[in-house]
Amino acid sequence: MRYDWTVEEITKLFELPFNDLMFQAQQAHRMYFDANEVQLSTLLSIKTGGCPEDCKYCPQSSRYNTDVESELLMKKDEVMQAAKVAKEKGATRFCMGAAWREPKGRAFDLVLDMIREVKNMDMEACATLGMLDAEQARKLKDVGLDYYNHNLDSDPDFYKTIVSTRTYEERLDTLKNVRAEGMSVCCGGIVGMGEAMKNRAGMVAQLARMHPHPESVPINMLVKVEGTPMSEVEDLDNFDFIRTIAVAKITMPSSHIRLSAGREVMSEEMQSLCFLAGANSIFYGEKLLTTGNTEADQDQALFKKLGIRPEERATASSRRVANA
Ligand code: SAM
Ligand code: DTB
Ligand code: SF4
Repeated sequence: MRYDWTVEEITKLFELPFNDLMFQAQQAHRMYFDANEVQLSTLLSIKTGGCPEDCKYCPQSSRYNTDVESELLMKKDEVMQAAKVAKEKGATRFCMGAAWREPKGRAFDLVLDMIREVKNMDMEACATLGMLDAEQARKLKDVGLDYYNHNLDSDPDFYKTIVSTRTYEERLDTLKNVRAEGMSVCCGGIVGMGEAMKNRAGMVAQLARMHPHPESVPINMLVKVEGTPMSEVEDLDNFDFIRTIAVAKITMPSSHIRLSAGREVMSEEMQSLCFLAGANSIFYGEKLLTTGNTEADQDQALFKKLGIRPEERATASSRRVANA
């Protein structure tokens, strides 16, 4: 496995003829995965809106006038009910998201309790709660959290233009704290924010230079939400999105690359090309955090057409092989 990818090398991958790029991505993918399996994660926003951060893409920032209202932390019973439904529909991982800069006080203890219960239901648990210090990471590990999601979202240069309330370094520090506790890392980004190809290459380089690579790499297509500063950004060409997935797969072949936000408006053919480029995970269920997602039965229908099977839950031993 390589951890020394340069932005120049990654840029060359982006510039390959499309068919060559797809062929390389498929070859890389098949070294580590069954190419006809896709992992299913279901998201739930356990604390919606009212976030003090100013991420220009996000409908949950309190700085922008969007339709998202600020809500209190959900009750544990409601969260467990949602986890149960997700499991019944076939998700193997349940991801709880909170619109926080960082977790604090009693609310954090309540979330720890929710994670404990999700683990009791025999599902993989993931959380995305903002920045973590070392002690918070340890507490999450202690209750059995499998994955922590914390995205880099772009390369360091472009990042400065989309978020002013925290630094790229702070993102990296949280990821270090998560790793230090031995939790799996879910870390990716957003494309279609008006960034240049060199920014996308820079983002993939940041991810692919992590050692080990993030086990899960969500690639989100920006969902343009009215009221956010990015609501009118020009559409990204679909092929540039597919290329980003392929390049992530070639540089991080043993990672699950997740075709994440933005699927609701993608055609079946577009999603199929993303799977061919090496995406083998999706957010599954009719809602992301605050915006819509493809309906589960539509996903099942597409899987049937493509001969794709939902991935069974990974065992500890299969994960070790993947990270060798
Ligand atoms: N507040 C925490 C944080 O920022 O890390 C966790 C929740 S935040 C909503 C998680 C991720 O959602 C962001 O890092 C970003 O990648 C993604 N996201 C937010 N708004 C989005 C949008 N409009 N389109 C695509 N992805 C988005
Ligand atoms: C990730 O990379 N994408 C998810 C999850 N991790 C937390 C969030 C997508 C959010 C899309 C906008 C919304 O629904 O609010
Ligand atoms: Fe808050 Fe996360 Fe949205 Fe940024 S992306 S405004 S930190 S919820």
